[in-house]
Amino acid sequence: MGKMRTQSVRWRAVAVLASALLVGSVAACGNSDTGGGGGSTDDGKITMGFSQVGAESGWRTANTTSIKESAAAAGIELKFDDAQQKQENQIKAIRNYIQQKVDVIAFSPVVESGWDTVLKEAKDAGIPVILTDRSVDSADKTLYKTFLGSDFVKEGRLAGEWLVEQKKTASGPVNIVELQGNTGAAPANDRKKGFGEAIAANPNLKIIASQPGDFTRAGGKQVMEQFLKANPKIDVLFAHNDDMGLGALEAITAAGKVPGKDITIITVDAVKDGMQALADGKFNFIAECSPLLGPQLMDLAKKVHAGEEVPPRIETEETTFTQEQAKEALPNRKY
Ligand code: GYE
Repeated sequence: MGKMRTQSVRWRAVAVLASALLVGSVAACGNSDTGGGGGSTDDGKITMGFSQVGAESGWRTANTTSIKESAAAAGIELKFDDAQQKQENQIKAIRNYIQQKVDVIAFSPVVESGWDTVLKEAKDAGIPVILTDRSVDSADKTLYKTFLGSDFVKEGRLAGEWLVEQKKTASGPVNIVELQGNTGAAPANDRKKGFGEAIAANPNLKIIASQPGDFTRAGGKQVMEQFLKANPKIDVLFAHNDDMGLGALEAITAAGKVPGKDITIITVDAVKDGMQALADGKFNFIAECSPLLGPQLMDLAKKVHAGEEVPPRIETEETTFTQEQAKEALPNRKY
């Protein structure tokens, strides 16, 4: 803690110096999302460079909308880049933001590892970094100011605990297949872990196949087709997000099985299409993961820009939904 404070004071000093240098420099400021232009403009506006994972899911689309709308509402100039699920694109975008001398960099890391070098570059340039949605596995916690996002292990655990309760009277084996998120992503690693730990409570519950479906509908459909071909008896599907579950529905129906009845389906996210499938009885349970991180992110950006201390970890509040709860919640669901 003491070390972090010292570090933060040093960062603040660098940031003050950096903004002093920037004041008076006429920064050409593009209006386009990714456009060129300087960081701190002479209108005093905070500039944020944001590197998004991609547009792979309904969750991601809602997250991007939340970030764009919240930046506009907070008077923060946003430079936005979509990395199309590629780490190299994110590193390129972050380097661009460093060059453009933005005031704050925020990003959602597509995978957990391999960020130390670029994060060090941002730190050396005196630009604070905020992690949103997904975290990194860097040992050096001074490379970023805070991590705002969900507890993915908990989401997996809640999904697993629900299944344990449902199957507590099962006498024979319960065969589970798992659709993972993109390889190396924090939500894929953590949801797998939480779910696995929870179902260990009942030795009848067995994961018989587990493959990445990259968080997309197409990926979920394709991998579920393979699962169905290879395994005559599948009792449960655990998909790491709604979109893969929705893609899997097509494969299950095409195989002549009834989703939600022949195969129990558990997902994570609770975006509108997922909630609809749950209310319609095609899904059985969803652990919520909120994409509405924009307002908190902008608030944090203002604080770190002002040199204020922020907590190193800010967790999103979430719940779970059964079919009945989805029916109730659906009319008011915004995304
Ligand atoms: O669950 C999934 C998205 O990182 C929490 O990424 C996010 C996950 C979300 O593609 O739908």
